[in-house]
Amino acid sequence: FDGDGRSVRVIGAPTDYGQDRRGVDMGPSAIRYGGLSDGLAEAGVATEDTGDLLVPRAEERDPDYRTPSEGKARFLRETEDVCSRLASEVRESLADGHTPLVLGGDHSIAIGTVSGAAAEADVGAVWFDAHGDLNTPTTTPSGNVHGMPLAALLGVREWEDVDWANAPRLAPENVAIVGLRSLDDAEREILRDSPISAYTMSEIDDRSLADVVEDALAVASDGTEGYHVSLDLDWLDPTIAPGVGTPVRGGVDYREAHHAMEQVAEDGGMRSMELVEVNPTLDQHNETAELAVELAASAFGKRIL
Ligand code: 6HN
Ligand code: MN
Ligand code: MN
Ligand code: MN
Repeated sequence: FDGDGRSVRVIGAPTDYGQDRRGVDMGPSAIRYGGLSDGLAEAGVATEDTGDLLVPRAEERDPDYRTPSEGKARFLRETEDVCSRLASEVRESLADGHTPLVLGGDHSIAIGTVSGAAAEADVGAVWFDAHGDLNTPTTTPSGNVHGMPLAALLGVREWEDVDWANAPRLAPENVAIVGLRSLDDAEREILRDSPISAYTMSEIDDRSLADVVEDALAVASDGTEGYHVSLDLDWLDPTIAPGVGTPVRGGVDYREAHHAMEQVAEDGGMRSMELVEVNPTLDQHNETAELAVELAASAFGKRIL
């Protein structure tokens, strides 16, 4: 397998606006130090790295933001600014024939990545995450935008009064969340009456991850021109990925995660990818960043034989 002649463009989005444990803004560096360019070379893809978007330091900004419905969304203005620049970069990469690989930063950057990926095509999304990321500024328990990107991209309720997030980028029928084990009540409610495909860890235990991922890829591909893969490192069990801000026990293990990414490579429908929530200040010897690299290499087609 030779990476299918793909050319990958790496874009760093070093934000930590979206949550309250500082340090996730160092994710792009940690992932590069973790061997990203070698990993992608082993996958057989050509790579160019455009460096990092400029992200103003959180200390210089006022986090308070209230939506018209009095919802809270910390650093929403800053997040909006980064995401709109990121969306342009992603859109341009695709137009130039490259597959964008975005390095976060916290998960709020998905709003930018997917907006760019969906700008000129109908796309689905596979969301590998312990969490649903389906809160809105009025349902959020934390005010943290990293818990809201999927709702923003789907145009869920209260996001409607935030202008920039108003246009839905994803159709719920083409969204699959894989690895769920932590949901807030409001997120559960959204999932209850939505056509989103939500696969919990419990279902993965029952059916195997391979089986669930096969369904998830079919959901994201159905009637679309391909899909975005959003990989939140807290998808994995914290014993193998300790460097994340919101770890939840009972996640996916090392071998099954690789196999899932190998299924993505084999399927061939991935149009864009992002690696988010790597926080080197919470990590041990950069192992979470290194794991992110290995998983990306598998998703882009690295094989043993
Ligand atoms: N992530 N549901 C919680 C919240 O604050 O909304 C946690 C979200 C975590 C989000 O890991 O990308
Ligand atoms: Mn080029
Ligand atoms: Mn998560
Ligand atoms: Mn997430």
